[in-house]
Amino acid sequence: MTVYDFKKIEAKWQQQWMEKEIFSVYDEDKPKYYVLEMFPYPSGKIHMGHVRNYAIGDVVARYKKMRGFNVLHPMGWDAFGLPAENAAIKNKIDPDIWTEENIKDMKEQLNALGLSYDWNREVATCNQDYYKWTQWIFLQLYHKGLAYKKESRVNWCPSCETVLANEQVINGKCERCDNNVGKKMLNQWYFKITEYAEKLLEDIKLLEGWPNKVKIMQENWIGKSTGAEIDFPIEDFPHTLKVFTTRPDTVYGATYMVVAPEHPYVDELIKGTEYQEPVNNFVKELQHMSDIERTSTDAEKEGLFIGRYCIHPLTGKKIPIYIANYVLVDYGTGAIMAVPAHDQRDLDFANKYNIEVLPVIKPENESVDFKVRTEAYVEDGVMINSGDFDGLDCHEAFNKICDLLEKHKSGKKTVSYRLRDWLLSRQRYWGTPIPIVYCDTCGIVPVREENLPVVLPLDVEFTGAGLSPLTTSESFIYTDCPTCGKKAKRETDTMDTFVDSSWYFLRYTDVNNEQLPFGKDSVNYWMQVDQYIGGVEHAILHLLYSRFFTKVLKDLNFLDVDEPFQNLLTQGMVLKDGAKMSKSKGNTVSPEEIINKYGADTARLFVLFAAPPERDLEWSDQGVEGCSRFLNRVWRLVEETINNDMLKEVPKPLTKEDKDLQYMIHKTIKRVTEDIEGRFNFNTAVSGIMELVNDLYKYKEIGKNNINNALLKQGIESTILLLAPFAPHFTEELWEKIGHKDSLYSAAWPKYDERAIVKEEDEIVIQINGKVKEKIMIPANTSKEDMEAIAVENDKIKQFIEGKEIKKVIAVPKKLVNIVVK
Ligand code: ANZ
Ligand code: ZN
Repeated sequence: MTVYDFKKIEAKWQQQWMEKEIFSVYDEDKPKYYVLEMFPYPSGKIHMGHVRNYAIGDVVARYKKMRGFNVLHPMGWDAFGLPAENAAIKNKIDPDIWTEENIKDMKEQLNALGLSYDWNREVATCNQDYYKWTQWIFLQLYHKGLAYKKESRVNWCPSCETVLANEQVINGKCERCDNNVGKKMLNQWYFKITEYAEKLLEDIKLLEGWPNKVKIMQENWIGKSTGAEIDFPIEDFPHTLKVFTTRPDTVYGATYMVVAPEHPYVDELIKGTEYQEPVNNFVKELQHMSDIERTSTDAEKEGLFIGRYCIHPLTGKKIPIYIANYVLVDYGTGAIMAVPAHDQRDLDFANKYNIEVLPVIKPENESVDFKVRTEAYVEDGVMINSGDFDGLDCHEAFNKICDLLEKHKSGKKTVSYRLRDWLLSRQRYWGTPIPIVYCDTCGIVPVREENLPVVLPLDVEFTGAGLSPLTTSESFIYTDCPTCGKKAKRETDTMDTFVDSSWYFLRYTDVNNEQLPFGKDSVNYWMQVDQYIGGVEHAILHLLYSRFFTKVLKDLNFLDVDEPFQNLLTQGMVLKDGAKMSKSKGNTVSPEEIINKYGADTARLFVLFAAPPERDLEWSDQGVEGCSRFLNRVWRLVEETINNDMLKEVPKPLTKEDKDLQYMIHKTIKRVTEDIEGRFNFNTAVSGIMELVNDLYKYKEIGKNNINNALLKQGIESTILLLAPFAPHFTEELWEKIGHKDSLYSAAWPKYDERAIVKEEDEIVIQINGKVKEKIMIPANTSKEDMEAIAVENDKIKQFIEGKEIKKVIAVPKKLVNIVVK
């Protein structure tokens, strides 16, 4: 008897898989299956969250391979980003060297887990042969008018000294460093994702294989609202004030107007008045507030009257104009009609500044004197105080008021989205350079495709000042204008790393292509990703941006799919003592330690067995011990059982005990197969295998002197095959032990026989007047009465006895039913 020496076994099989490139096989005759886990940032160390994510993906990949699919299962590195740059500032290491070393270390750690990646398709977004194509894609968007530059108020993190996308500001703080985020005017690059807002929203319905919660988050992020734009003339002013409202039905209740303090009219409206100074001071104070703080319903409402008035387009009444913190310049039109009776923020503001509150919608059962005091009435209802519209249902009024406004040319129905354009420029070094040149004569000029990549220079200084380190590289900055040839300067901002990760899944399909980011045949063969697996923290940004890129590239005719990811699984967190495992909480368990102590197969089995993939998983040392004991138990079972006799034995008739075991084998195959397919219930799949192992032990115990070796062998082989996706090294070793020469992964997934699963059935014959007419299966132990009834009701028998008189029915349990007719 040998012991289960996981160290030796895992090293042995990792070596063999690598040498035989077993995970790079490509067989176009088989149906394709593309399984992908979100690629990691190469921090240098994998954590338990990675182990879980990749173990889940690996089960799917190995299972599909055994099911006869041509599987693509690649891995790579989201390798640009701030940590490398911070390491450069702190430790004086070049970001590229730091990153390369981390990739090397992490790759070793991934390989130690026995993951079935095709490393021939590895990508790292910081490599020139990758970012060349990121730049190329940028140029395609630029030529389509989908990449543009504009001066705007952007989120600025003073500690990271870079701009942040709205998505990267969490509760007013920087996603990366947790410092307060401010605002700054800067000239920045954007992708026009808003042009795809409707399509991105519309196509959510195609995402049947996505979790609902993720779809809802995307829907809310896009945030479509239908409403109206209404023009309010401004007294003694050449322009009208355009507002966006989702509630045109409340227009008669507008008792004041608010323009965002940064609105372009403000300066002109207050020029030379006593309001100028207080307004300027107010704007300054606001700079430190994030948009989210400003618009939150809890935030204290602050504002100022600016001494000017609008004229209500339907009533002709004068309404005062205010500026206020809660109205944002870059949403809607940057101005609102305030309806305090029906909007809580407006009501809080109106109460604070003593402005009239005029209800224009009342609940069904209230009188027309309905009043609103501290709580806005936001429900539907019946129109009041609204001229000719009084008495109408507010939905009907919505449309009629829009029609009237349109007739007066003072408004129209519109749609508005919360989604903003994607701010992609970053004042950082370690990112993809934006392939743009500024020429005094020609203006903004894109770099020519044949001159890509624009390579990151090495002669930079990491000063930590507010400008991109690229501004310190003379060799980088100065170049010739691609159009006129005169001296010109390069763009020194780099791209948001989300740009890199918005198309990496396409590069995997054709990783060595030197002419294009990917060839059409390859991309169309492999796409969509059949199964994407990753953290729910990417439910909005990464997934939305990837969907956007896919749609743009489709419209540019580079690929044929509308959506990149057919099925999405968002795995739960790994917890310890009830809290998320994280460095900052100091409650981490290092994967390396666990692999050293128990082996990768045990580590994998534990994270797969301890919880369903989508749920959070609580770390448990006993749980790991338990998985280790289980593998040892399987090991002993195989070791104790296999001998030459067993391998030679031919099938023979089954006893009652044999039949029970056969039933368990087939039932387990069915159960594990169904658990893996569809809902990925890996935990119950593993417990099914554990039960089968128990039954195999029991069978050996009971059957001692009369073991059916062929059946036992079938049981053991099935166990090994079923366990293969979960504990790959372990099962390869056992597979070899029981006499197989080829890798387990060229073996087929075991099949079950439906008939073997119908437990305890008897085959009986049905006779008519002593002649056999039919053979059927019935549950064992069926009573005589039931047997008789089954026989008489049988469709075939019915035909024979139709119109005849049944004289007598005789049942012999487990054998036959004879029907005597005349
Ligand atoms: C009048 C009104 C009456 C409104 C009412 C709401 C309720 P969503 O659904 O998020 O699109 N709004 C418009 N532009 C704004 C801006 N730049 N900053 C802050 N608030 C703004 O919200 C649209 C509503 O938010 C608009 O409809 C407007 O207030 C406000 F009973 O207009 B409403
Ligand atoms: Zn030029």
